[in-house]
Amino acid sequence: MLIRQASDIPSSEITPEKLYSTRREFMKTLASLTAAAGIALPGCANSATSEIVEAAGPYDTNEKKTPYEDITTYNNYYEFGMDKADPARNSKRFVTKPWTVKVEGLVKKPATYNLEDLTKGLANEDRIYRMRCVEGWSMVIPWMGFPLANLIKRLEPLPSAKFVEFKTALVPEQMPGLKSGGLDWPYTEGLRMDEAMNPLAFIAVGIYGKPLLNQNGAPMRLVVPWKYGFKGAKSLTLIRFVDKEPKTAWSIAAPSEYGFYSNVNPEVHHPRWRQDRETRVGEFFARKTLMFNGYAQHVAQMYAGMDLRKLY
Ligand SMILES: Nc1nc2c(c(=O)[nH]1)N[C@H]1C(S)=C(S)[C@@H](COP(=O)(O)O)O[C@H]1N2
Ligand SMILES: [Mo]
Repeated sequence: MLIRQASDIPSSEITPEKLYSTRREFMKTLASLTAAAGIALPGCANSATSEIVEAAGPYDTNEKKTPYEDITTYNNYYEFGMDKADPARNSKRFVTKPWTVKVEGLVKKPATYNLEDLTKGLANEDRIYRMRCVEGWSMVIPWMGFPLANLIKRLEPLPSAKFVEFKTALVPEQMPGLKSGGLDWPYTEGLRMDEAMNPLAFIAVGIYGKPLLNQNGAPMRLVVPWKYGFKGAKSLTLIRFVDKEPKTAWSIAAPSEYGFYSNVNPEVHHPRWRQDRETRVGEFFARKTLMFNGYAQHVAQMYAGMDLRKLY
């Protein structure tokens, strides 16, 4: 019946949001049906008692999701230009197939991997995360991908690895924004090893059940929801395990404005604007920004004893 319902909708009318909720609805109904029949659903621990609902996982928010149209047309991806509309407009010719990712440094399995080999068999998970840009806007994005920790475990870092450094694509012929300068390219980011292994740290390959568009960081990008958006390096090409805190593109560009940690902290204002309010893209009224973007219960313990005013 469900399948008939879905196929009754002409495909021209199926927006990604509709497809996405159809899939979620389907999972929910499947779960309740199998629960009623006492059938265990493969992959679902104790499906007889668990109900798959909208905020299914412990890390999902059940807040209203930002429309696909906004998520894919209001972007920061300076390699394609500095205006929010530039990435969607200027990234159409960016080639993301084939794609290789270099893994190097303090790790047992360094290599240049094809994307497919690197990510093969890593479960496709959904995560609905609040995302907070340092500029004061935010979105709620239903990502598709897998925890960064699962990839890191597969690569087997050495005990001496204390940080993970990420670099992203640099293809001047395909990136018209590079000409206007601004950052020290390629875009570089980093996480402390425990941050990278935190279950919230995510590698996204899709949004609303569809593969990532170039403007959102195709073919795969980092998502660190308790930190400002700029930690989420797009179109990853290098993962390096290191023993010292890596330099990051934004802290090189403006060390007094962007530190290494970049945790969302409403008490530490950006030198040029406040950080205690934010506006959801598509909404009018601002809302309060929460410590760690509302993820304190999952991440605060990693920073116990650290002065998060100094280590911004
Ligand atoms: N390579 C690269 N990654 C990047 C950026 C960028 O300019 N280049 N911008 C960052 C910033 S500031 C933000 S807020 C997020 C925006 O992600 P979105 O456009 O998918 O919402 O991407 C981050 N990742
Ligand atoms: Mo940002």
